[in-house]
Amino acid sequence: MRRAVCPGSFDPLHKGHVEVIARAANLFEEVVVAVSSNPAKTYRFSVDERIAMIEATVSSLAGVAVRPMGPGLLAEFCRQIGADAIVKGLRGGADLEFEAPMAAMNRHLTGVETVYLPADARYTHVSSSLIKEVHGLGGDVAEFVPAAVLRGLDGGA
Ligand code: COD
Repeated sequence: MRRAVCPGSFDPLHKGHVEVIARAANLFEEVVVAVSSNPAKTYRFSVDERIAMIEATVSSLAGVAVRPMGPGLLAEFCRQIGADAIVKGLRGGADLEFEAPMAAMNRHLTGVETVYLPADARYTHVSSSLIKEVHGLGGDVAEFVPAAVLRGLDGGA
């Protein structure tokens, strides 16, 4: 059974993330979306809210589960659940520069490999922080977030 982990803060999930999760589900038999919660960070949405929004969005994707990752090491989480690979999306060179040392460190720690998927061209400019800023200033982000996230941003369930 080939199992991959798609890790992130997902604060909140956007369609760039969803694209990567869906493509990972085509490549691996099982995909675990691992939702991080670092006590040193401030989040717009609680880990339970982020998990609920992701579950509502990916429920139709076969073989995809959503789990909290806790504050520990991603490499250790992967070892504990028997994951073969970490899958991440890359929006461009800056993402690669940021991600490459983490891939090397994660491989050093537990041997887990990192697989990069190029971001879909429709979403290369999309990030959770931009979604929050644009929405907070009254901009329309409906094209870039799933329905459950739009409801959450608007203050709904
Ligand atoms: N299109 C495609 N992919 C995208 C897009 C987009 N528009 N935006 C983001 N992504 C991808 C990126 O690959 C990113 O890695 C992933 O989605 C998640 O994005 P975010 O912003 O929700 O998540 P981050 O970057 O805050 O998550 C960071 C981790 C939680 C993965 C990282 O901090 C981590 O591994 N933490 C665990 C602690 C640890 O092990 N530290 C040591 C690392 S060596």
